[in-house]
Parts: sequence; structure tokens; C-alpha cells
Amino acid sequence: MPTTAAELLHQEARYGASNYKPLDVMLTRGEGVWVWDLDGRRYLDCLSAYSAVNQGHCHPRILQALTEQASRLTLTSRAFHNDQLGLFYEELCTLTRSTRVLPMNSGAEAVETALKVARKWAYQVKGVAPDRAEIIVCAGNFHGRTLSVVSFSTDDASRDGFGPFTPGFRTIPYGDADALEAAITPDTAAFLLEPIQGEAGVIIPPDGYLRSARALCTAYDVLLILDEIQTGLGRTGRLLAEEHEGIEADLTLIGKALSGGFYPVSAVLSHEAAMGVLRPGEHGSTFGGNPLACAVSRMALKVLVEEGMIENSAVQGRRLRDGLARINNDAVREVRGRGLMIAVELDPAYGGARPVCERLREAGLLCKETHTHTIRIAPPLVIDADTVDWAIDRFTTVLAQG
Ligand code: IF1
Repeated sequence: MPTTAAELLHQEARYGASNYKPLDVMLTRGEGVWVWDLDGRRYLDCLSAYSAVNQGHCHPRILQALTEQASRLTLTSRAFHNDQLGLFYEELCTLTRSTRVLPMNSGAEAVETALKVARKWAYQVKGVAPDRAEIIVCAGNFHGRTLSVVSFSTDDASRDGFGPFTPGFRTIPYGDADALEAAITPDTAAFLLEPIQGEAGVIIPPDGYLRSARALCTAYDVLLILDEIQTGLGRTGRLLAEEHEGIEADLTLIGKALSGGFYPVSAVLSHEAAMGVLRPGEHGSTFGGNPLACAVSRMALKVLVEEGMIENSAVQGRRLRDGLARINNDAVREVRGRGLMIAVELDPAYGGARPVCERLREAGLLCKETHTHTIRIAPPLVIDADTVDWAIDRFTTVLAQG
């Protein structure tokens, strides 16, 4: 039975697909904002599994909800009703001011579901001719790894070698409302975007862009689909990032922290007109809406709100961003973000973000680089001020070593 990090790494290399290049750290335990490796070293988790662990690692109340439900009923399939689904539906719709919800598992499945609903809505409600529906997406998007989703990716690594691709998508620059209006045709079903582009490097659109997108989609009868799988559930200091511009999407996608990192759960939130196009047997999933997922998600949402995590994200995010921006080091070109969705962009002359992430690991922080020169910083939303200050201090020291 392999037990050392070296033995476990060998197992991964021998038997696993090589579709990731993880940082050199072998984690074995997590609690709150902290994780521990096999040698007992402690790290501040500044990635939160890409915002799936907003509530902190192994949150005790979510764990209790999981174990209680898991000992009673885990999966029934949707061929039968279960006593958690209706409760999950109502609590999620009430919290997000939605009318309807369709539960899925991964974020990509929620995106695919929204694409299908938008196309069906275009044919049945808007009157677009069969197979002519178009969906507008943004350059720099990240919406998952399924074949239809990578069909409209602008990232070569996500697309190369996976053709032929799903047709019916039109790409425009992110943040450009004029480009959106110019791209809309009578066949346009929907506009899909992230309120803040995560994988692209925490790209925040110009103020008013989401309001303009909302107005244009309303004016031209186009569904506005906001992918809040990463920005949602408190990450940017509001429950949903759309709130920063006071708008409501027609379809909102959530996932990741919807289960607090305990279980793959995603959902498509909608108003009646869009989701109403689906009839029994037209869409589904073996695990979608299962009682274990529902029980875990109900508690994940409950602790997120009851324990003030959303407000804490705003407060500690401001503290962390201001602290990072005050680092007096030419290596830092820009610090940007909303709430605890933060990126530090390094000067290209500094040698890239990956070596900094490796030095940060030695200093006890786990961060992830994106696009060569950018470090993403996204700790769990339960981080406190002392830990924020500790992180700023570590960042300062590590950058000074460069
Ligand atoms: C990986 C990236 C982030 C997402 C948004 C949908 C999905 C994601 C805005 C799909 C998922 C994950 C995927 C994960 C790493 C991570 C990621 F680096 F890949 F791009 F966060 F930025 N919409 N993002 O961020 O959700 O199907 O994964 O549940 O693929 O390594 P999923």
C-alpha cells in the first residue's frame, strides 16, 4: 500500500492520464482555509478548488448534512421523487429570486443544459427557424471541457485536436457592448458570458457592461445567460456577481461551491419562459437532483448565508487586494478583482507566475498561475483579517526574493 508522496506520485504517473501538471504538493487534510500535506506541513489554500470550497474545507455542518443523508438515501434516479428535491428547489429559488431550477452535476453540464434550453426557446418561443439558432460567446471564455463547450473556446489548448466542433456559436470581444449589438441577428438565441472571466485571469469588464448586455438582450429578445459557476455564491462579495451591476440574467449557471466542495452539484436557474420549454424526457441526468446532492447543497447555501461568508468575502477581499496593491515591488504590474476573486499580474520581465507559485508553496501559500504571468488568489470566504495579513506578508517576502 503506497503511503509516501513519492510512491503516490509514482502511482499517478503510472496509471493516470497526463491531463494536469499539479504543483508539487501532496495534500491529505483540509480544515477551513488550511490544508496539510503528507509531511504535516500546513498551507493557506488560495485557490479553494477554483471556488468550489468557498465555505472552507470540510465545513462541519455540511459534513454532518452529508453523512446524515448518506446514511439514509443517496440516489433514487428521477424516475421516482425524493424528499430533498422540492426543499432544495424552493430554498435555491428563494435565495436567488429564480422561478425554476434544473439540477445537474458538473458546471459543464449546467452550461450544456443552458445551451439546449436556449436553442429550444429560440425555436419554440422566439420563432427562429429549425437548426438556425446562434449563441454569442466572448473571446477568453472558460465554460468547461465538454465538446460543445470547447467548440466555442478561444484557447488553443482547450480545442486543438478535438474537432469537428459544434456549430452555432459566434465570438465577440469581452467587455464590448457595441460588438454585442453588432453580432445580434434575428437568429440569436442567447448571449453567454462570465460576469468576470476567471480562467482568462480575473478579467473585470468595464463598469456598465453587464447593464448594457442586459438592455441589449431585452431589446433584441435574446436570453442573457450568466455563467456564475466561479463568480457566484459569494466569491465576488455578493451572492451573485450580477448584483454588482444590479441586473438579473434570464438563465444563471451555478456549481462548485453549491455543495461546499463535498459533491459535484450544479444548477441552471431560470425564469418561467426559458425553462418552460422543456417537457418530460427531453433532458436529464442519472445523478441530477439526487437526495444527497440536495441535502448537501441546502446546507452549503445555509452556512454561506448564516455565517456571513458573502459579507466577509467583500471585507477581506478589499483588505487583501489593498494589501497586495501596496507591495512595493516592480514585479507587480496590477492587482485586480472583486471580493475574494483576485489576480496579481506580474511584469513579464519577472520570469513568469509558475516559479512564484512554487516559492509561495515553500512559504506556505497554495496559489495557481494562469496565462503565464498571472497569479490567481481565491482563498475560502471564511478567511479572517489576521490570515489575510499573514498572506500579504508572505507574498511580499516571496516577491522580494525574485
Ligand atoms: C479544470 C479552469 C477555472 C468555470 C466556469 C464552467 C466551468 C468552470 C466559469 C465548468 C470550471 C474549473 C475547471 C477545472 C479548473 C477550473 C478552471 F482553470 F479550468 F478554467 F476555474 F478557471 N464555468 N472551472 O470556471 O465546471 O465542469 O469543471 O464543474 O478543468 O481543470 P466543471
